[in-house]
Parts: sequence; structure tokens; C-alpha cells
Amino acid sequence: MSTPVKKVPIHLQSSQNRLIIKNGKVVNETGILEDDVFIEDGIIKQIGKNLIIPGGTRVIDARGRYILPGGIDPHTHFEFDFMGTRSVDDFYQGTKAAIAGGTTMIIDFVFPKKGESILDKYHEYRQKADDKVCCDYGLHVCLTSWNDRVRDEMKTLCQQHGVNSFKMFMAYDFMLNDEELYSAMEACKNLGALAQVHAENGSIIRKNVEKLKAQGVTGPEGHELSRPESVEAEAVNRACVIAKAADSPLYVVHVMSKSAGNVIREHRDGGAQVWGETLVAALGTDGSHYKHTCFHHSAGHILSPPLRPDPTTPGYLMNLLAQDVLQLTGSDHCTFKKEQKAMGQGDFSKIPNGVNGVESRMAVIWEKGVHSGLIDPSRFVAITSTNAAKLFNVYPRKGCIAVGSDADIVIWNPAKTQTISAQTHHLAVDFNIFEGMVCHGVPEFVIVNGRVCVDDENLRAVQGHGTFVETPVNAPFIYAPEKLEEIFESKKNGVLDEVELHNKLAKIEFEPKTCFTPTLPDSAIGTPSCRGARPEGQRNIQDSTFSISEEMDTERKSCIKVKNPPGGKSSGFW
Ligand code: URQ
Ligand code: ZN
Ligand code: ZN
Repeated sequence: MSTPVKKVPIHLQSSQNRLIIKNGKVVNETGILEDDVFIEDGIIKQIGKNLIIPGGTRVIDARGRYILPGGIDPHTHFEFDFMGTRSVDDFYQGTKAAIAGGTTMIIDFVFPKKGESILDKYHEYRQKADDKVCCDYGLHVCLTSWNDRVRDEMKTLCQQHGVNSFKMFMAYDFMLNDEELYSAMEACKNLGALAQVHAENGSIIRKNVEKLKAQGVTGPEGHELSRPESVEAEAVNRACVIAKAADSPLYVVHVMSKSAGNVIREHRDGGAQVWGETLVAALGTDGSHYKHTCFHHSAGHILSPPLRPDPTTPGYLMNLLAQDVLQLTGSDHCTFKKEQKAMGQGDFSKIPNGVNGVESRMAVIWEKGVHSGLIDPSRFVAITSTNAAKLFNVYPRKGCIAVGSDADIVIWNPAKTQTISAQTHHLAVDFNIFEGMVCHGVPEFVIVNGRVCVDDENLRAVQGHGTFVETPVNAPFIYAPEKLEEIFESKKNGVLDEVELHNKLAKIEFEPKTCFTPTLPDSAIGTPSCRGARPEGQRNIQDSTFSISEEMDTERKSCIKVKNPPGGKSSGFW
């Protein structure tokens, strides 16, 4: 168990609060620039060459390295009570491991049992996480039942507690039916929140499980057999159809199969506002492990939707990310020890669902995406950080290396390799689905809100260093794309310079009914874009400059399309 470490107030950190990263390649989703980055008080203060900075500033030489925005993992389940047990990586261990791998923000899921208050559960999660987290975190809220109270509490969560996303299940005992899904999505849309779905056909799964058990199938191989690709693809399609009918944008979590990805492509091509997240598990391994004769090995790979037996799935999903059919990568980190997985010995439907990934996500995606030549570093940044920041409305505070942004930065050495193993990972769990995988790319330094938490590969994460980050409703990238389009058009035509561009982005105004109304301390900064309170010493995004240096060509579709700079093959979608 962890020992709490007291936070050092920023003003007492003396010269430690200043840092310059020199000679590296700064990677944003829009391109790569060779620049130095100066950080003070947890914020990126200057980017450029020959910067004038105070004496005594620590220098990190990043020659030959990439300077990346810290990863944002939009999908974790730390200390989660599920299937009769609790996931073993808690908010301390989980965020510490996240940092070790180059992730500087996670978004977890508040998970009420069917019928419980989502508001009470939110407070419970805040209580268990706030003092433990080593990096910043946000919260989605799961809707495991549907009624008027849930609807009212959604509003409170959006308007007073910094929640802007709700996950609905189409499988498990707590799944919503189609009518409830429609109402919940409609409620999300009306609040300016984002509806998320776990897309699997729960009724077919139930029937398949019964049938398989009757046939005597009890081992882990029964898991995928009971929930094949078609069961996932059907639910993804149904979710898209319901979202369209309810006029709601939609985020499909953990897209695990080729056919589910194809369904998303079809709906996006038809103009739907739908975004897809796949998992590092789906990109880094496959369902062949369910045939392994060792129960612990095969059960260790069980999650839902499952890994697919088709060995071409990981490459296919990476290509969908390259083509912008899918936009985000999460870990769905939800870990159970061997003894917990053993609860399903003799009955595969009782094996607690979930695998690791929060620590290895960046390395595995770099290996399978960048090192293998399918994507460039800019697209890597988009799918591991920027797109999550945009959809969950913390951009440009997070998700980019820009003046005024939080100093959440990874110095990535593509020339070094690491071998993933349960023997060396920083997790509480005793199994790793990527065991033995050699990955090119090592996060040599990880800077979390200005503090060096991985220092030349030495992990120095600090419990309680992270804070809860409010995710305001009405993300402009979802709900005001036409305003963004105008702004980017003005930049393209030379009407706006970069500073004006950033100021415009920060000042997009929304309908008053959806304005976020936090209880602000005097020192906190509220902006017309309704962002929440920021701790002292953090930036006012209206006063900052924000570099999008490449020329952008915009085209309105379901959202703003941005063509990438010449030479870069990343396919950013805004
Ligand atoms: O469905 C999820 O995201 C959670 C509840 C369980 N983990 C998993 O198997 N994907
Ligand atoms: Zn799920
Ligand atoms: Zn999950």
C-alpha cells in the first residue's frame, strides 16, 4: 500500500519549478518543430530557439528525442468493484504506472450499481481518488439504470461537478434497453455532454453462454465464443442508429474487431458524429491466447468485448486509427490477480473481465504504429493524447505542447528499447498481457504539471501530485464545429495570427443554459468558454499563445477535418 506524500506548494519548490528542454523535436498533432521548451510553475511558458530564461533553471538535453504531450488515457477502471471482486490497481498504483509509461492524465469511470445514485457514487470516487492520484484525472459516469433521478443527477454532475461524459452498457445485467439508450443519449445531447457506449448485444451473449455451458464448454475459450465479432458489430450499428435518431453525438468505447470498426467507418462516411476508441490490448495482442492450455494465461487475457482470434485484427485496427476511422486509444486498464481470475475456473462467465494497459499503452502503440511505419509521430500524439483532450474538452490545456498549456510532457527516446514484463512493471497485478514484448521507444523523462516524475528513467511519482480536472460540457470540437471552422478559415486566409487563433479558440462562447458554473476561489480563472477553476499558478488560456504553425485546410463534415502539413502523413480529424 502507498504512503501519502504531502504536496509541496508551488511557491516553495524554488528553482525546481523551472525547467528547459533543449535540442529535442517538439511533436504536436499538426507537425514537428525543433524548438526548446521552457517550463515554469507547471506551465509551458516559452517555446522557441535562444530563449531568454532565468539563471538556475534545470536543463534537460533532449537531442535525438521527441518531446511529446503527455499521454491521456481516456479509459481506466482503478479500484473498481466488479463481478464480485475489486480491481487491484488503485488510483495510486494505477496513476504511478501510467506515469512510468508516459501517460500524464487518465479518465476513469464512476460506476454505480444498478439503482444507486450516480451523484453519490461520483463523490465516493472523488474521495477515493483525490488524495491518491500521482497525475491529473477526470471522471466519466456510467449509467447502469435509467430513471428521472438519473436524469436530474446527470444535470447536476454536468453543471456543478465537471463531468461531461456518460457511458451506457448494451451488455451485462445493468445494460439499458434501446428506448433507455435513446433517452440517455438525448439527455447527453441536451446537456452538451458526450454519450459513450459499451457496444455488445447482451441478450445474444446471455443465450450463447447458456448454450455453450449446456454443451459442456466451461473454460476461458468460451468467452470469445459467446461474444463473437457479429455481436459487437450489431451493437455498434444499433448504437449509431439510436444516436442518430436521438440526434446525439456518440463515442464508442473499446472497438475490438474489424467488423465493428467497419460499421463506424460506414456511419462516419454517412456524416454521423461518431468517434471510436480502440484499446492497446487490441493493438498489441490477439485472441489466440484464449486457446492457451494454462487457465491463468487465457483467463488473464479476458476482457469484453474480447480479443479477436483473427490475427490480422491488430494491424487492421491500427490502420483504422491511421485513416481516422478510429480516433482514440485507451487501455481499459482493469486488473485482477490470478487468484481473482480463478473465480471463473469451471465457468468462463464468472472470470472477472479486464486486462492491464495503462503503463504499456504508449510503448505498444509506438511499436505497432510508429516503429512499424503505419503512423507518424504526429498521428501518435493525436491518438494517444490530443483527440482525447479535444473530445473531453480539456484542450488546449492538455493534449498539446503549446505556450500556456500544462507542462505534461514526455521526452521519448525512439532509439532505446524496453521489454515488457510482469516482473518489472509498476502495477499491483501479477500478470501482463504484453509479457516479453520488445518495444522501441522509452519515456526517459515524464514531466507531470511541471514536476519531473520520471527522471532519466527513474520513476519519482508523487502520491497526491495530481488533481481532479473538470471536463466542461459543450466541447467546441463536438458542439460548435462551425465556430471552429470559421476560426481555422481565418487563420488559413492570414486574417488571424497564431496568438489570435489561440485566443479565439479559448473564447468560444456557448449558450448560457449550458454554461459551466463552478464555485470559483478568488484566484481562479473563469473564461467565457466555461472552463473550471484552475489552481493558483496555472495559466489563463486567454492570455497565452498557442502554436498551430502549419497551414490548415478545413472542410466541414461531421466535425472539422484538418489536412496535415506537407510531409506529415498523420490524418488529424479536426
Ligand atoms: O466494460 C468495461 O469497460 C469494464 C466494465 C470491464 N472491463 C472490460 O472487460 N472491458
Ligand atoms: Zn465497457
Ligand atoms: Zn472499461
